[in-house]
Amino acid sequence: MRCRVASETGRRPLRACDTVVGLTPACAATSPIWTRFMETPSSPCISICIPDDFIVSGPQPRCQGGRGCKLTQNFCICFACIVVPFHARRRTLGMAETQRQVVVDTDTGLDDAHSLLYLLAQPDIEILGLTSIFGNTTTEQAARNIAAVLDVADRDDIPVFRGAAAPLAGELCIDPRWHGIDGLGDRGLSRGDAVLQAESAADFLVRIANERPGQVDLHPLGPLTNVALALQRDPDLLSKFRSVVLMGGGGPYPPPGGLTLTDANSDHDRTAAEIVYTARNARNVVMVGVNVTLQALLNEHHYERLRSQAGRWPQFAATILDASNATYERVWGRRVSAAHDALASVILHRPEIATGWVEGPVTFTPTAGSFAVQVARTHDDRPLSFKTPDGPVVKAVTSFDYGEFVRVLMGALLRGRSDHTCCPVTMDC
Ligand SMILES: [Ca+2]
Repeated sequence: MRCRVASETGRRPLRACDTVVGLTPACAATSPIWTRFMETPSSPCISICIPDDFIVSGPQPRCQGGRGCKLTQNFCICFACIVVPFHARRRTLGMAETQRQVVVDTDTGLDDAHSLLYLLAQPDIEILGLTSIFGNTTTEQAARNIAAVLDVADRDDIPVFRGAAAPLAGELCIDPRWHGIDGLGDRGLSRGDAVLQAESAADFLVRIANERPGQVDLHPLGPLTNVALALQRDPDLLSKFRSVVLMGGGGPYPPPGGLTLTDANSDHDRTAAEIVYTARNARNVVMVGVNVTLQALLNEHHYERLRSQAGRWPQFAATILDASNATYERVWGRRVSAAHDALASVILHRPEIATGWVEGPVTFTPTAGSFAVQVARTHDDRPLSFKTPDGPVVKAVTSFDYGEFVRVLMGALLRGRSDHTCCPVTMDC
């Protein structure tokens, strides 16, 4: 059984994207009784089942009558449509769910391209600027790839800023086996040029954070060189962003016998990673690491869905996924793709899909020629048995609602920007 949202009065059909929606497949299992309430007396009565990890704000709920009503914990459970004066919202990594102003720092490769399409599809997200960085490809090529995605979305008006061309320490190392020579799978999707602002990426990050303190979400999807350079100019930079949701790191320490995971974004510039993860913050930094992004898999079914949808937007998204699936087939032997950056972007936009996280300072460990960046807690949120550093804490996502993630991501990739960016609950996405 899957939780469903339905109109009780039939006055208007509820869309899957309505803000009250935060349902998970596990929801029905945890709350088999549907809670029925009105948000306001004038709104249609809706049905929703409330998972255990929802929190309740507002006045204490009161049962106001109706068949079979009883107060249990914080919820008024009824079998009739009544008014209940409370608001339920899910624990959302401490982030508010409102209109977002976002700055994206990206080494635009294949998964970055899907991320950007997702963000560009959202009517409640305003992208203030995009900063380019090396990683999946060179910084120059990343800027051209950003321009290609903006062209698909017809959003050439969004300013693009040139980022650092090399790491703070060590050599620039780009492996074209993952994203191709051009970063977009060598499928002819990139552009030959990009219009860049005169201001550098780091200067832009400092300026926007100080012009709009507490208002902007910073969303790094590549190596952290630009952010580290900006931190050298303003050590309180991270605290001035509303949130910093970044793709990178390896999450918390794994269970005994589990693999220590490393990520390419930290590896590309280890010095920058250490600067950013240890910088002062306002408990507003969220690590979406490879511990979860490796579970955010798209496959040939998703490719076929995109390919069968007419339009430049879904066809661009399909070609991106086809190129990515081909890469993973060479490496993993399966035509799937880890949507690393897209998971981070969906969590930025819809933080309620993150169903678990731990919080602690970050450790840095050289391991097998790579570099492990981990939050100093165990996977089940316990302290480690050895001394760990003091310092700013970072939230590391440990689990997410895969079904909801795929539904909203595919909705955006299929439809582009519209009022209906989610796949309907009933659609097989
Ligand atoms: Ca990336």
